[in-house]
Amino acid sequence: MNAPTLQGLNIQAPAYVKNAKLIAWVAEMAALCKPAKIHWCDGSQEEYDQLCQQLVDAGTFKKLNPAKRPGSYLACSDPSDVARVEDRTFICSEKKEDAGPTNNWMAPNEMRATLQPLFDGCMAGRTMYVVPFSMGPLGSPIAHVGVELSDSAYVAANMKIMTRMGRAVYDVIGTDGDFVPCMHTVGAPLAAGQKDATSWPCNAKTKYIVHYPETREIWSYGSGYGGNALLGKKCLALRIASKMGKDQGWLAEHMLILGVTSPAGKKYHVAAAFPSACGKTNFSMLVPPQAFDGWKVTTIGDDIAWIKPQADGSLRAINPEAGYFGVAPGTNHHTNPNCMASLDKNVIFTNVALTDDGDVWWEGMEKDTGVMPAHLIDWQGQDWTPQIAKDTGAKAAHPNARFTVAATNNPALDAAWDDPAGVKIDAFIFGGRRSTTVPLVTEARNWTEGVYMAATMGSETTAAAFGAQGVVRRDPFAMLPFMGYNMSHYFQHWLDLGARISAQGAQLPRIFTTNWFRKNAEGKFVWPGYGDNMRVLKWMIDRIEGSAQGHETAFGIAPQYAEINWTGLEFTPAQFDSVTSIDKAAWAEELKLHTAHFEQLAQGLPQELLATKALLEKRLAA
Ligand code: SAT
Ligand code: MN
Repeated sequence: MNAPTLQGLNIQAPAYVKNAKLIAWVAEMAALCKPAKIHWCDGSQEEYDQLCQQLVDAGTFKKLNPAKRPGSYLACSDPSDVARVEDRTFICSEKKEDAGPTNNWMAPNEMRATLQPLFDGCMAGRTMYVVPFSMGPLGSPIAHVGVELSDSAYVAANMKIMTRMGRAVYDVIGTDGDFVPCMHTVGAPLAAGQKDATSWPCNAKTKYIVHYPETREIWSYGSGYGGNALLGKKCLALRIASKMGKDQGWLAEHMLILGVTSPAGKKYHVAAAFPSACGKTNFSMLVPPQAFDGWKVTTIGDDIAWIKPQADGSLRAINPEAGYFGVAPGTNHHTNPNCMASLDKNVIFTNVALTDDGDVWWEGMEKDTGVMPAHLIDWQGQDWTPQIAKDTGAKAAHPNARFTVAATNNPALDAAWDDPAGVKIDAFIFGGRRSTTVPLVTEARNWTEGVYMAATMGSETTAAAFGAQGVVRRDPFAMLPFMGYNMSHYFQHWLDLGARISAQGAQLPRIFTTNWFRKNAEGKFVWPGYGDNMRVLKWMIDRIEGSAQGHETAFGIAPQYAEINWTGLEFTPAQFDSVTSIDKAAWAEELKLHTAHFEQLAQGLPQELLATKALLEKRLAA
């Protein structure tokens, strides 16, 4: 029998691919994108090794010195393609109001008409990789399957680490199982005989990251980087999944999940939302200070949580991912020793610097060694020396440089990280990056106040976000760039879920806010952060256990100085006051910003949040 072909292209699926919709979709997309070849990924180690070798041959990967960093590679991207592109990200619901005022919107028909000519022939001269992946443990009732078609071998290799990718996924979807179709192209077709002029093909002019939440489809054009291209992560596991959760009664959240076990062996699970590049990976791998001998923190996830209410009213969470795509700069043995250990081998680094002995380096590593390296090749391939850095301000690594590494590399990995049933959540934390105003930690008096705190969260922007650095932007639930529908409807979804669980008579998880980032008059961080965040985490557990009383503030219940274990840390009551005090003048300004924020979100905004704001205003005025 002859294999089915399409203008000379072999579109025959392997025998183990039996899903009719998948086979038809791949044929249809091949006809549109016109790749030179189709590769059906099986997720094997041999396949991964071949992809990496191919990327080395193309100059995209540099193989690192195996004596220093076995099984590891460095990729350096095009300077125009270094982060998510929020201004090019679209939520294309039928109605504009369903995307809401925080999302870019275009009508689906109009967007389809825009993308059609761009995708027509977009993979010419390239291989189309068929990348089947499961977000969440294979076959878990909380998991969902996606299939990404991409013309980037870098994407296929990264997806192998970041997701459960490969042949077993074809078995999960069987002959007629469902999957989220994810189209991706770097948007750089090659004419006959043309070779890539760069080692990071992308489209410097045109980028689209498009979601159709109602039909559950993703179309990404022009970028090869991170969340723009690894479509299981922000696109599927947050934007599309948030809409699935709204429709089906569960939550897809931008949250790490950690386990914390007491010396007596009692275990709690905490899910925490922080904006991109605010230390989620660090917090999820926290090493408690010596004073907490016998306490253990273990990682379930570092970026995304899928949380489903159970029949008994508990909330159980899984990490849909299988790896970490974390920020390298700032990571060292002080800020995150478990992460540094995770990066010993089998890592893909993107946009860090190369050392003269074939290893990697990024800003922050000098804290471990005590010295700056004498010479490096920076992420743009230029010579770098401490003198050049001093003269020009050139960074060796891009501030949004990343590592891609399997969760199984993490020495603090939780034993239940891959459990299809997930873990039961005891508390939520919402944390922003604020140099003023927001206190170190408070607990919401009730679910609605917690939703208010999350809905009004703000953060000073970082390199992962588009736009200027250091500007406060409201980032509700740390979901601003990742919401697949109307933000106010999402607030309502959280309130409804809480009301439903309460009506069942079940206990809701506690809700806390944190801010590790308050600065003093000299502009220096006051709170030491990192491992010392355990002191705050322990106070939260004491609140859950009923052993810490705290005290009422305008903005929730705060710890008393004496309720925090200070052993091994010099931290005076005055310092404590400077990170926990509620400055009424600053809060008056803050509330004006909440007003403006709520005005922007007025359409569909739950009345309870306005009522909660009125209570806060009253307490501040008292
Ligand atoms: O590039 S990603 O979107 O995966 C990471 C981030 O910006 O949070
Ligand atoms: Mn993130």
